[in-house]
Amino acid sequence: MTDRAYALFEEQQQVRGIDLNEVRSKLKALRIETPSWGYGDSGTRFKVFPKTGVPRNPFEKVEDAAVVHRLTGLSPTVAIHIPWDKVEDYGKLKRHAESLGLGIGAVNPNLFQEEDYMLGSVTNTEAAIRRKATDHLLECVDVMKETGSRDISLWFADGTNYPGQGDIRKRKAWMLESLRELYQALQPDMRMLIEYKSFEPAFYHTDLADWGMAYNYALKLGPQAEVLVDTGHHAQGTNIEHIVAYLIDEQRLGGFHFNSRKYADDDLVVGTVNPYELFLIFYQIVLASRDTNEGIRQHVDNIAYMIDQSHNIEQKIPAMIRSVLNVQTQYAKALLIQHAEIEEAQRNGDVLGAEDAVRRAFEIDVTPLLHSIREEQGLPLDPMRAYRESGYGTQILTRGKGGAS
Ligand code: PSV
Ligand code: MN
Ligand code: MN
Repeated sequence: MTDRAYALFEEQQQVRGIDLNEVRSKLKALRIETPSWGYGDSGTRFKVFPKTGVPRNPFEKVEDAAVVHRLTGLSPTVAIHIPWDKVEDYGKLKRHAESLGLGIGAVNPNLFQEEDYMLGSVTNTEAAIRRKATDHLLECVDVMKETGSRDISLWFADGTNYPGQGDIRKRKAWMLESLRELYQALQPDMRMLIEYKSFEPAFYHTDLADWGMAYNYALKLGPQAEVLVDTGHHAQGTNIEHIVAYLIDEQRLGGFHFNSRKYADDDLVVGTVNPYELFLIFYQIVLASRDTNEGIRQHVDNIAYMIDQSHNIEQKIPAMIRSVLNVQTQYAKALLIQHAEIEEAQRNGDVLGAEDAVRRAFEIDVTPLLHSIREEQGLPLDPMRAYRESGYGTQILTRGKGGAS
């Protein structure tokens, strides 16, 4: 069935003038990092529902992440969060990951869970608290050295709830001061990815509220600082793919935190609420990967694709498998866009023709293509089903109920 379905698919794409060899090699190169915190228990402010079988420590989180990679071939690295994933010996964690065919990915500092940080971490009015926060960032660079991580992903909960609560410009200067110290501690092959978010937990102002602020800090810091786009961190209706195109053009798009949202930073499984948005993000990326400017092409090759989700009611491992598969599907569709058709429509001022050419790729069923690639890579054709049949979900029940966050 796979062969026949693929033969038909190939024929249809040949007619459209799509180079399937190139599409296949790009799809095989796709890497999506999963977050350690997506394997543990999490919840809303109303309730955390403890699940049986969740990892009890960072070593078990890595084991679960390895299962996702084994079944999908898409996720060879796992991001860690410090101190949630604090261990005595990070070299040991790295070796454990490697023994399972995995690497440790981005290191995420945590400057939002200590009481000291109620009124801000790196932007706190108290110098001692700012010092403590910056020291934690520096500690994370030490962790990166031990884990062999390239990226530090920075998200700050800093902000205020009421007008007058803080001096916005002083806080801006304190943020830069701390980021500068961190930047200077980076090794030449490391990057800092600056994440922004316009709301929550602070609701009047957030110190790093949008991509422009993140970009401005990155420019001030230097080439190793780039912007991280979390798809759940914008106001409703924001055109995320425009931000993506703009940052790529400035060569400052460091990476993504993918997730879906209906209302705010819902952190739901990516591609479940608005797959078209994800597809349009990849459209911009694919377009840039065809740019005549080599710098842009290289920049695109270094974008880090990461999942950032909280699985509150769903089973964690299948949720992660579904997430990376959804990203793969939308990327595959974007790779099938017929750019010559769009360019022609643009030249002719054919607005609807251009829209049609983009959307038609989204409407293509890429199942035969993905099956064929998985077959070639010795992966299960249906990773979700393979997970259900693997027995791993039952095996981990012996871990008991409720684990590390
Ligand atoms: C909080 O909004 C958040 O979801 C950010 O997106 C971070 O990347 C993540 O938590 C992990 O700290
Ligand atoms: Mn995020
Ligand atoms: Mn978030």
